[in-house]
Amino acid sequence: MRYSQMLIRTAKEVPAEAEVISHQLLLRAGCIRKLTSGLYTYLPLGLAALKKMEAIVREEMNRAGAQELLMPMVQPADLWEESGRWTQYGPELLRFQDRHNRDYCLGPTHEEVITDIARRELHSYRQLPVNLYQIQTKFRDEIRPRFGLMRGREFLMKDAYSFDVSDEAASQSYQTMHNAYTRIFQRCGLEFRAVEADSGSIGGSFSHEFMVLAETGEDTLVTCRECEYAANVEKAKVVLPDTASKTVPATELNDCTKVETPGTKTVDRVAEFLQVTAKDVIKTMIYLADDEPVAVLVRGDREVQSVKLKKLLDANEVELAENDTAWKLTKLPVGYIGPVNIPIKMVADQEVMTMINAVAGANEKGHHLTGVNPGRDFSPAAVGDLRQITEMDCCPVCKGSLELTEGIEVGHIFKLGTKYSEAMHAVYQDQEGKEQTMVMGCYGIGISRVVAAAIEQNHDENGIIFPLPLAPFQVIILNLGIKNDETCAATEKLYQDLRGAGLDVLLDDRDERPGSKFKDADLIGIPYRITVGKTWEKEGKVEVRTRRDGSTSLLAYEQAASTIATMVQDELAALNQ
Ligand code: 9G3
Repeated sequence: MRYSQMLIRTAKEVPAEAEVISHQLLLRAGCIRKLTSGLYTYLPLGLAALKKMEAIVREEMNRAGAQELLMPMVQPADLWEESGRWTQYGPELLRFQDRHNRDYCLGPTHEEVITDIARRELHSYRQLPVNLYQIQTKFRDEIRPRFGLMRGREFLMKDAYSFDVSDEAASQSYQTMHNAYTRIFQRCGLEFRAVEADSGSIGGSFSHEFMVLAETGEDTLVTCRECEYAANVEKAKVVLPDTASKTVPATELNDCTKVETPGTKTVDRVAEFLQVTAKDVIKTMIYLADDEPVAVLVRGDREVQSVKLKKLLDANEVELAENDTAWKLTKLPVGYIGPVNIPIKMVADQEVMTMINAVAGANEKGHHLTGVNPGRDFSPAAVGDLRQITEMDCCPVCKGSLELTEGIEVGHIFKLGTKYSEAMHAVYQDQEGKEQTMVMGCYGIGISRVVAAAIEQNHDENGIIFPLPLAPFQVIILNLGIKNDETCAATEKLYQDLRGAGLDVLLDDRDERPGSKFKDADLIGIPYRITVGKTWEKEGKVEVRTRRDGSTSLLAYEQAASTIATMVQDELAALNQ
């Protein structure tokens, strides 16, 4: 492709609305343009990168034995009524009517549609296992689309669905996808982790997320330094230290006593006032679980992990109640709320139940209780692992030390079980001719999000550093002597030779100053840059520069095409092991 003819308009200024680097650089490099909130046009450069990712995904899904199909984006409401999800989802599911006043939604995912296909097309155990996938636009009406392609309302997803005769067969399909995903993200040249994850409302029992490591990632994952354990913090299991299980003789339990503690609405204030530490205080927070107030107890120096809370309460939504809401709903004095004789449902993190002679709110303004002992003075409706894991906790598998890092979720695979096949009667005949329900799995990759995540992980102050497998072009040739016919002829031949070697090449043939050509080449992040200018005129040499580490080498013009083709092919081959 010739730069002078391509629709690429780079920009120096950082767009105000872009809050994360990938959004800024995708706009500045002329890869995307915003149509409206959460909706983006992929300009040719951005589309080329998207297509590279799509090709890698398609190749590995096919290699894993999956079959590609394409479902409609518009979905009839009745399938969602069969699965029970038509009413389960709120405004994030964009619903509308057609001219006959029939209800539809824009597909945010396709469990219902694919299960309808399965129940019509699959009838015998001999046809299973089968894995069907598509690469297609999804729509989720996010309330606040942000971060460009990272959280758009319309995005490109590969979604796959597996159908098996049994749970153990489904585990095999799951493992096949886990392996395929590992290959996909290795081939993209991205640093990633597969982590145990919460399955959320999709149903099913088991899931893994594939995270691209980047400090701007919205997700936090915990990994063990000693073993392979890795989990999203929403799921990571907190194990209590052995000391926690010790029981103390009743004589050591103080009496539960009310004390005046004026002006101590926070854990730190009451700890200071009573000369104890936050570890001695029971923190009582009011959450709304599906709009029901619930008191949640954690040790004073801990944080609640809301996804763990949601799971323990089996709630659709949980959120921390604002102070005035808490007061209105419970008539309890915020800052002095505690577990003893609390008039609402109460659940506790497991660690709270090991506390002895703790401090807690007295449910009376300006007062706290000391000598509070769980079990004797209060009994929660439920106890579980509710708190945010920390680097001070030990690995739940090997007791090793843990590390917390940020990540961007780019893939998520689920053991779905029979949630949809049961609801929609997707059954097959087994060897004995008996009707059995198919066991499903579903597997997603946010293809457009991977492009953004790749930039979050690979950029510098000069712009994007595309990993070679995702780069819109592998090589950019800068013609610095466009007034010189010989130089133009030399760049033209180099361009044709490299394309002849199967490379994706961008020829910068613009009548621009060398400086702006260098800046643009860095900004759009093309992995290899070849300069044809004075050095070629004088010594017949061209300079090739690697974008990632800035290393350069001078090549005799005659060897340039074959040498660079080999560099590119060797780098790609190294990632395809
Ligand atoms: C909805 C809306 C948003 C949603 C869903 C449904 C997420 C929904 C979970 C999944 C699970 C997997 C197949 C590919 C991989 C992910 N957001 N999920 O089901 F109606 Cl509005 O999509 N689906």
